[in-house]
Amino acid sequence: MRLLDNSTLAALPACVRRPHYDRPRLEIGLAHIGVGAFHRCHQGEYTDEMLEARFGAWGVVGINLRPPQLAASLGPQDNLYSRTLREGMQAQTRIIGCICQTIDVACGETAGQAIAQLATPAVSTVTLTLTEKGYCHVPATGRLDWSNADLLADLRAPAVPRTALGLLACALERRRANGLPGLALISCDNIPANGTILRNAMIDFAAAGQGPLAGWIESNCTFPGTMVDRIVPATSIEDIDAVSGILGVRDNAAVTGEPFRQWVIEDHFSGERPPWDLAGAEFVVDARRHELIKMRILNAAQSTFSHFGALLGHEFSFQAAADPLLDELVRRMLEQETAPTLQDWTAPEIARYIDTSRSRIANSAIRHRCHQIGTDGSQKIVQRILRPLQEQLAMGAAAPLLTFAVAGWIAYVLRGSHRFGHLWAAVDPWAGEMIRLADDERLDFPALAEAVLSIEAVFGGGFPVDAIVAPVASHLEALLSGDARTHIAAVLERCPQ
Ligand code: CS2
Repeated sequence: MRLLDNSTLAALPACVRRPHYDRPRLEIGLAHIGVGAFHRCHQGEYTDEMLEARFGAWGVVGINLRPPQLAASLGPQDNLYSRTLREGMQAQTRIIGCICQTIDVACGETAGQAIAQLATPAVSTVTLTLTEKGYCHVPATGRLDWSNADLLADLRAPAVPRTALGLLACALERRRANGLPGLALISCDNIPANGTILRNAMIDFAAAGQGPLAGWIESNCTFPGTMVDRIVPATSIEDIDAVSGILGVRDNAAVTGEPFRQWVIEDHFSGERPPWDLAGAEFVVDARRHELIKMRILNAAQSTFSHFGALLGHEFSFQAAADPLLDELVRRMLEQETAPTLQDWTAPEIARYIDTSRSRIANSAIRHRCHQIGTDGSQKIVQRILRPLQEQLAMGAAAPLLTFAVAGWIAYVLRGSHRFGHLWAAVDPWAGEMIRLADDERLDFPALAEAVLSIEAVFGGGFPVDAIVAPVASHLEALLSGDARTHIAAVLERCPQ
């Protein structure tokens, strides 16, 4: 089968929407670091629609520091790809054309190309999707993790950066030296106060390298916070085969997501602002309230469904959401315990948000693996579960279901240990340490709970660990040595409605 590219574009079936702008004339004005499925299905679509609404020099140079290799997917396709939105039996496919160039940073030469692009006067705005881990920060405190080997390597040998911070520091240093304006650097990841985390990380990293860069970044770059939202699972071979069937050409960079999307961006730009509002993005003064409701409701629901879903044998999060027991657990946790922590929203707004989130996750056309959502849980649960739990405890509330969700995450990771069945290997920077603790037979459940809850990077930052050790220990015992379903039902039965 031929590939999707410029030469096959014209022959695509009429039902497939193509870029409605003069793509050959598109010039680069944006850069994106981390061209994964989420970027292609979210910001990529917004940028494409913005170009259709008003054509301008807002083409994207896409840069990856780690797999997937763009040279293997977008490169041979003239950087074209399709995005398909699925709900029930409906599928709607369109071609996105806003990416003009892609670079895999793998050696001195490609690093040089990426740095040169980020340091051209035409580029004013850089978006980033690095995943939670990519900011090299300690989740509990939000500050840089100086034990991170990649970060240290970038400080020692900046020529072939391993981290986005290292890459950006090289590019920003070049802009400074050449007297160019700074950049608007926009984190599009689900970390709390993502603009502030990126800003602190960037400035701390630059300060460690000494010289005037840190001060220059502080006065010349902006870090708008954002809330990004669309459920986009990793693309599977079946997705690629299905969409290639619709297109009549092969698309190795295809992405599939849900119809819902939202993008709230703080209006804080150093240069010209890309008019993403023409495509439906919202510019606001402060994105914090949007970010909180999204992470504490939608993302917390996804994580809780996935951790407990995996424990109950569900493969996909939509299956967990269709399990009445788990739906009741998640709904009651959000309504009774998380909702009171969202003081910037009204009760009906929160109720609507919870309903919409539950039905989005239940969309059976979106095959999001529980293990995918469970990946890097240690980097996710802080903002999704621990902060609302901490706020509830500070208000004198018990929050037994949020506490149970913490135990659910720990049990999910510990199921990877030999002592608890070695059912899977959770992908998480803290999984090795947690499994080592679990396999230490001298630790009974209270000692194990205490040891896991002592991991400062996750449970530090003032979290009142003592308040949850005992319930977490008894949940772990019941989930890991008894029948998880029976225990979940018992917990719901016991908790006041
Ligand atoms: C998911 C998110 O994998 C995960 O952690 O919870 O990627 C989620 O699908 C998005 O934040 C939705 O906007």
